[in-house]
Amino acid sequence: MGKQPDFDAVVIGAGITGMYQLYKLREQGYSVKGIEAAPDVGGAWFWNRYPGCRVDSESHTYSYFWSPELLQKFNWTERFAGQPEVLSYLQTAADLMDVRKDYIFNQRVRHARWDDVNKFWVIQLEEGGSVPITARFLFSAMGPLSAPQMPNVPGVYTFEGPWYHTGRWPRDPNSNRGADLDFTGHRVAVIGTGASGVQVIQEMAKVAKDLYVFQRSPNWCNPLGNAPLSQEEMDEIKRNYKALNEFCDTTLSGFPHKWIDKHTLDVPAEEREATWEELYKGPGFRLWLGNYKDYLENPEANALVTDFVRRKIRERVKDPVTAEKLTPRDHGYGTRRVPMETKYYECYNQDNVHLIDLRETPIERIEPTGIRTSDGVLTEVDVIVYATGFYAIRGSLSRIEIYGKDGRSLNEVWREEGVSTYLGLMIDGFPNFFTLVGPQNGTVFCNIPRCSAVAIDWNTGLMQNVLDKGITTIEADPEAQDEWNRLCEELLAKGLIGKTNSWFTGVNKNVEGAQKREVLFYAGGIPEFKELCKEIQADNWRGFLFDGVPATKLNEPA
Ligand code: NA7
Repeated sequence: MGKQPDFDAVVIGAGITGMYQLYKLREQGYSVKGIEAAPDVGGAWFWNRYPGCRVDSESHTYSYFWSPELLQKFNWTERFAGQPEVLSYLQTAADLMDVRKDYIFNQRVRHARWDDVNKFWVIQLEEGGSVPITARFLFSAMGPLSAPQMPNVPGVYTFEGPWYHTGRWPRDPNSNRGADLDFTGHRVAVIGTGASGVQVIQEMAKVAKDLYVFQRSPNWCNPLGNAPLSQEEMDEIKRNYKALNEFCDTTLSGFPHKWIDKHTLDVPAEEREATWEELYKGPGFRLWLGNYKDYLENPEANALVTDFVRRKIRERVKDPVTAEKLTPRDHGYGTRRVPMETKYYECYNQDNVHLIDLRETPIERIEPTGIRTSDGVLTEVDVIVYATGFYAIRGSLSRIEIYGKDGRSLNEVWREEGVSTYLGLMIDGFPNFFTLVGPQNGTVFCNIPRCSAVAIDWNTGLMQNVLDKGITTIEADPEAQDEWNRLCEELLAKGLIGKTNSWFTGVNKNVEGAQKREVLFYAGGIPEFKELCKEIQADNWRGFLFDGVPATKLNEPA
């Protein structure tokens, strides 16, 4: 074999997933280097510092459960922590793992190329001259929601006032918060009403002189049910972490909510209504993920829950025309990400909040002083907030070039052949390249710290196999990959989420080539994914090729 690489492994990203992956590899004895675009750890929680940004998973479940020390050390102060606190948690975790010393910060990967002679990755950074980093293994941990996306409307850069994207909010250099921007008395426009838009609108409505919400697609939003956590409550949580962990392990996506083991239509209407009333109050994703077990598969059941939430919007919004505008018409409840809110609908009862329905009057262009819609009206504003989201799941991968064995880039392969992976972890033709929380992985539709750790703990076994047997390359077996695609396709086709346009299904109207639905996540749920992975391991790492052969053939004479 040829040259030796600089490192055994490179991990891209210092968010929740990347930090843990780097730590595990280092603990195993691999030499490892991390690369991170931000100046510090935190990933999504480093960048998203807009007013109102908070976690929608119960804080104490949004944790690294693999570290009892960290669980006991950290005190959450709210049931659903604000962004500064989540970032502070991740900083505490980084200290505990002592990972910062292994990262190069303020650096982006421009491209990575597989060197098939030397059997390593050659990784070119954006800055720092022409010397690339070489590593035997490359782990992408860039996050499913980390590629901010501006709208594709003309004139975006002609606006003369300040404008901000929620996913790249300016920072306060001295704290975990966003920059100290004062919107009091300003005319503010917010474009977008997804989870981020809803959070930022609630805050802007409190201070703006006039808040103009430009809404293209309303969502079915639910009360978050946030509350402070006292030290006594936190102590109680700490005593019960073990049981909580075990419970979350049994739920679909690692949240503390479990399906009600009944079919919606088998339950008397009155009982259903009472249950939904209870679940609607929160906390968290209770109505979404703790509902009757068939409501995301059976359209009739879904229509009933949808009607319940529709009635709630009408109850809470005084003006019936505005209530109608805030009501989705193109998808049923729960089939897209449910934004969580605190008095969101009530904002529209305030005189300073104005809803502009882009389904009636689309944005024509952004102009130096405001936003012009198709009815010719120019809404003049002082500030524009783009809450237009991300090119989700595959966006971060699409913004760098990864060149595989035959010199083709991953972007080219997926553009021509569609997204295809083995376990959402490896891709045929791209040896030693791992996509953590990547397309088709069981961890995408999930409570990320819990679920990505499941995947990382599992691939630690895989990497141990590599160490133990002195293996140079791991690859996905193309047949296993085809099978995995079929399974992901079948699972997604079973439910209503798979039949709805959203970032879950890869649709982004602002991105060329992302107008059609794709199979981007494994919809079988984390318990099933875990079982499957266990079974694959027990079956000699079925579907992986080690130095070109299945594990069973490794010791056979050539
Ligand atoms: P989302 O959920 O993707 O929301 C983006 C919003 O921006 C959504 O309402 C979009 O409407 C709207 N949008 C996007 N482009 C445009 C244009 N060109 N014109 C008008 N409106 C537009 O992103 P978030 O940041 O809110 O949340 C992402 C996830 O991060 C969230 O689910 C959490 O898991 C954390 P559309 O629906 O495309 O019509």
